[in-house]
Amino acid sequence: MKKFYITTAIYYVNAEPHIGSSYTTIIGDVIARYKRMMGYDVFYLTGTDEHGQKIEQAARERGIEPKQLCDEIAGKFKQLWKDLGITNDYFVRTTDEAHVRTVQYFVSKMLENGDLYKGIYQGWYCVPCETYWGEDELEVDEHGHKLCPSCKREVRLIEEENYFFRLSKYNGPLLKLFNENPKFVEPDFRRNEMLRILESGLRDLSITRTTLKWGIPLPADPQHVIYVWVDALINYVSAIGYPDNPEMFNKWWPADVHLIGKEINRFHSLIWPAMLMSVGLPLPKKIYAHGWLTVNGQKISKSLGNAIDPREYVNRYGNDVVRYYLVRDIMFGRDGDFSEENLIKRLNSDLANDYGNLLHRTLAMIQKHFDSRMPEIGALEDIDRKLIEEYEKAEASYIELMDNLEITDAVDRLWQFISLLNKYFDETHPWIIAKEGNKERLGTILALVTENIMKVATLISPIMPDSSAEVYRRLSIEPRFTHETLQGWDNLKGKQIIHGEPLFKKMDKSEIDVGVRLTNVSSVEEKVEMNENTNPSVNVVTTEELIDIDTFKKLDLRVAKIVEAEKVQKSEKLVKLQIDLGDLGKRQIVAGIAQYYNPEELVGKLIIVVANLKPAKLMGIESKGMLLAAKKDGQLRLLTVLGDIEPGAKIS
Ligand code: ME8
Repeated sequence: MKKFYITTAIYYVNAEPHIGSSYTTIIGDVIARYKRMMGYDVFYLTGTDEHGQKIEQAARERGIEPKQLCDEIAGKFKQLWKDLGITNDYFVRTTDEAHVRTVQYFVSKMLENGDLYKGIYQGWYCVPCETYWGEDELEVDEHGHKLCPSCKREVRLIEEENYFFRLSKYNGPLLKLFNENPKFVEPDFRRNEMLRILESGLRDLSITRTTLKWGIPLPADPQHVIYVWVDALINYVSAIGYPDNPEMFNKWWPADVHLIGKEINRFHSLIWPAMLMSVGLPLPKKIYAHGWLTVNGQKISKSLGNAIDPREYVNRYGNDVVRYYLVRDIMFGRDGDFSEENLIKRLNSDLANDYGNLLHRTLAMIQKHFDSRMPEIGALEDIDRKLIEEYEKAEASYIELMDNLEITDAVDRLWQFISLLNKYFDETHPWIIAKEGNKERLGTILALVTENIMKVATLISPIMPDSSAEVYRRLSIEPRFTHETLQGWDNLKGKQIIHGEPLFKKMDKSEIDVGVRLTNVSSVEEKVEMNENTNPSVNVVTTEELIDIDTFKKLDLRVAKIVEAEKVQKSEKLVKLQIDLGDLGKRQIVAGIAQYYNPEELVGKLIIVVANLKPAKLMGIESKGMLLAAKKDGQLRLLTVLGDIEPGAKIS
């Protein structure tokens, strides 16, 4: 049996879990369940990161001991994962005795191997990020305060004797690793960020502190406490028995995927592999650094009061709906926005209409015309054979996309098939055939649709385990999701079916009380877009209306280079771009692409713009032109040119 070892970031216990940390854990769970369904032996690990200054400080603020805080918050994480039906195989805590022993063993090995040396660290430290920064990396605010480039909070100057890790020694081996394994870090734009850091050269890393008590002492020099990041990263091997349980360790290591958020990519893609190289252990196969979630367009934070407990949504809509929404609406890998309004749209259209209603209609007819017994599939007609072919194509693409961790696209592909299945149902008009009394044909249509729904329920079970189990129950089959149920077309013959209530209940937007406050932001934005009559992303041209060449020539289409890009504040969709149009000079445009691209990945890219469009204002910001993009089924891709050409080049 093939194995699959997947981990999430382990979460700090200074604050309670929220929708952001839940996002990583839910996606990890989706992947773990998918691999189990495909026949892998899976180990899914999550846990909590409990040492360091940030936790010590949080405990002090509450007037309790750090360990007491850790126990309390780790308990809350565990309970939340249980409530969300997360199927982690283990929950690691960095205060676990076994973890502490492993960290001491690991770091002692780094010391023995000559990779640690003592020196004076004088520099800057960000407590919220538990990160050391070089002077040249800091940002400065208008009062001259030095700020962390990651979280923008003030850094502290520290000077103390530390042990350093010879990270610079691994610069060359890491470059080689990146060049030989282009998929070591994904998505590719995150990999490129890491490559740029490597190309500018790594500095040695301070990995102990003497002014801190809440941490794991270095055995060779116990006044020194091991840096919390070094301690935390080692969880990925301590949790699977390194070094005491070689049988278990060798079974699972190396990890197949470390799933993390983009802000901690450097630790996982550069420092962690260097640490592993130092002790001579194999490297993980992949680091996947996903994007960040905002809530109704705003950063998740306690002070904004939007660090929501996902149970609030689960209680309102059900676990599967929240999971489906997160996977489908937040393009996996990119930043995305959690909006209750969009969740309801997905629930009503994709789940209630497309999926649930199809099951409902089909089972209602089987109940009525076949006394609730699944009919047999009889002679196939062309339309039936075509449907089977389409299913096979959809299944193959779904599996390929899931294997490549293109989870959003995989689900999107499956829903394209569900649309086809609905179309089949409508085009074969079983209600007319029922009236005509052709039982064999009616049975074939209904059984074929139901077999397809069962297969869809199997494929979607990693994302929506509860509703898939419910579909199975209504078809009188054991809710054990394996790829074997995808085989053949007579899995259901003769089964007793249960019609039951609709699988998903539609919700009305007015039924919700939260979200209203912040969804105003997007409705304002939509209004502006409509009034200005300039949908900034794409305009649809219907093929029926033929135009002559002169009409086309009225458009001044040009190649432009993006020189700056930033998200428009308070807008879910808009990005402000400064573009270079060569001879036409530089100018600003605003485009509704924030849900599809991160501003940072756009800089330097060549795009196509309509350069002679009347200027318009979007959310008060002037836009002088419109970029072109292709849009289909909730996907959007910018148009570009094949090969290099100077900005300003005319398109004809
Ligand atoms: O960084 N959107 O822990 P942490 C998406 N202990 N994901 C989010 C998110 C958001 N808004 N907010 C948090 C640490 N996450 C370290 C990790 S690993 C050896 C040590 C998720 O509590 C995302 O996975 O700050 C992110 O990387 C992680 O939580 C950070 O959690």
